[in-house]
Amino acid sequence: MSSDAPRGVFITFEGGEGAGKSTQIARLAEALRLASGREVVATREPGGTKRAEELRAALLRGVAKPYGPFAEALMFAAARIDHIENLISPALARGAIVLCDRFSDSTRAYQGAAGGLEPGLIASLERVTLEGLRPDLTLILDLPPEAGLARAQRRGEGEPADRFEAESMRFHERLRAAFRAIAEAEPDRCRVIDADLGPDSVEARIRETVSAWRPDLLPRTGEGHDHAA
Ligand code: T5A
Repeated sequence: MSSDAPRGVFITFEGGEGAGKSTQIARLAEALRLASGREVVATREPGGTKRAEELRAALLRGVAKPYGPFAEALMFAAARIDHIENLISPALARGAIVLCDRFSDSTRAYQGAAGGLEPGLIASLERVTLEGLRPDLTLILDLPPEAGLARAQRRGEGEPADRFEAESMRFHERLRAAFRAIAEAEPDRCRVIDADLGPDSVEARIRETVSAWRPDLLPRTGEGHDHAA
C-alpha cells in the first residue's frame, strides 16, 4: 500500500431487506466511540452525501428500474463514487472508523445475483468505482427474507413498499443465497451474523465478532441478553 493509504477502519453491513443493519450500526457506533475513543462515522448506501442522497431518492422510487439492472448498477456506482470521494476516503484518511450500511456487496447481490448482471460486468464496475477501496470487515446480517420483509413492512406501516421491497420472494431468496456465497468466497473479510434474533442478541453477536477481530477497538465484555418484553 502507498504511504497515503487510508489509516482508518472500514466496516460494512450487508444483508436483505429489514435485516436490522441501521439498528445495529447505531449500537456498534456508540460502543466503538466509548471503547476506542476514536472518531466513528456512520453512513449508508445509496447515500451519505448530498448528491448521493438525491440519487438514493430516485433509485428507491424506481426511476431507473425501466432501464434494467445495468442502468441501476451504474446509478448505484455514481452514488458510490461521490460517497467514497467526499465522505468515506476523507474519513479514513483522518483515521476514523467508518461504519457503512450497504456497500459494493449489495450491487453484487441485488443487481448481480438477483438482478441477473454477469459477475464479470459487476467486477469491472467495482474496479473503476472502488479504485482499490475494500472493506476491512463486512458483517452480513442473515435471516429468512419473510422475517426481514415483515419487519420492514411493520416499520413503514401505511407506506407502499419501495423499489426493492416490492420484488418477488424468489428475488429475496436469491439475495440471501448471494450474500452467503460472498461470505463463503471471502472468509477473511466477511462474517455471517444470525439476525433472526432479538436486537440485543444480534448486538451481542456483533460485539463478539468485532472484539475477536480487533480487540484493540472493542475489548471483550460479558454476554448481552434481550430484555424481557
Ligand atoms: N441497493 C443498495 C441495491 O440494490 N444496490 C446497491 O448497490 C445498494 C447500495 C436501499 C435499497 O437499495 C438496494 C438495497 C435496498 O433495497 P434501504 O431503505 O436503505 O434501501 O433498505 P435497507 O438497507 O434494506 O434498509 P432497511 O431500513 O429496510 O433495513 P435495515 O437497516 O437492515 O433494518 P432496520 O435496522 O432499519 O430495521 C428494520 C425494522 O426492524 C426493526 C427496527 O426497529 C425497524 O422497525 N428491527 C428488529 N425487529 C426485531 N428484531 C430485530 N433484531 C430487529 N432489528 C431491527
